[in-house]
Amino acid sequence: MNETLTLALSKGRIFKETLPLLAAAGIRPTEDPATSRKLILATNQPQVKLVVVRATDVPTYVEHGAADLGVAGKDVLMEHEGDNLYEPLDLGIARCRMMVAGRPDQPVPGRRRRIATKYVHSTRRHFAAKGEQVEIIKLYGSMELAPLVGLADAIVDLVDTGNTLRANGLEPLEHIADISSRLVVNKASLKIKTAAVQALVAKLEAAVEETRACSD
Ligand code: PRT
Ligand code: MG
Repeated sequence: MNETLTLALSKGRIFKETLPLLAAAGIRPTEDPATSRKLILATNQPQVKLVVVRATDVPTYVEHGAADLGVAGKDVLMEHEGDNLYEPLDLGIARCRMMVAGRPDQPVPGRRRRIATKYVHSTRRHFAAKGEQVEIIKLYGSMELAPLVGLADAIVDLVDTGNTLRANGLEPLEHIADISSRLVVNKASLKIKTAAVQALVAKLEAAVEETRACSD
């Protein structure tokens, strides 16, 4: 039986870093999403196609079964509500850390600290676990600006090299989570297309193992 499989992933670093894993699993897109305007990409395997969506939309496509599988950052999955997703595999790609960051020597204000972030749920959980009451200010980007203009006392954002923080006079203050991208699978797809889904998961798992062995 040749069941079709649709894999959702985002442009940019996730696409770039997923590509070698897909190649190791024998899947090659017939077009480059960096140059193509198409949002549905065919692959060398007629039964596998890729859909290119916003990083934060990947869990939604997979949860609703518009894609059978997807690749999403753990940061995105931690913010996503809903439980129609399996998360069978850590792909070990697009690694970074979720951190609280701020100005190095800013005095603690005599009120609740204001934390600017797009990661509202993760931020709430982090501070609740420490027993600190904070006021969360939801932003959609450029979080680093918020402490510089007095919108917030600190931010919660992803940090890789730390260059973005440094360039804005901020430094990492608290570690929240190590982040990498995960393979997610729609629960119904796993039930209905078990063989095809499991075969792809197994191939990707082998590719991840191989990459890990090479980098050790
Ligand atoms: O841009 P768009 O709104 O379409 O979506 P997106 O920003 O979510 O997509 P993209 O491709 O930027 O990120 C996709 C995923 O990559 C994220 O969900 C993370 O899981 C992962 N990832 C890994 C990162 C980083 N590293 C990263 N460094 N995502 C973002 N950053 C940003 C960070 O937010 C900060 O602005 O890079 C900056 C910090 O980098 P350094 O190296 O200066 O510390
Ligand atoms: Mg981005």
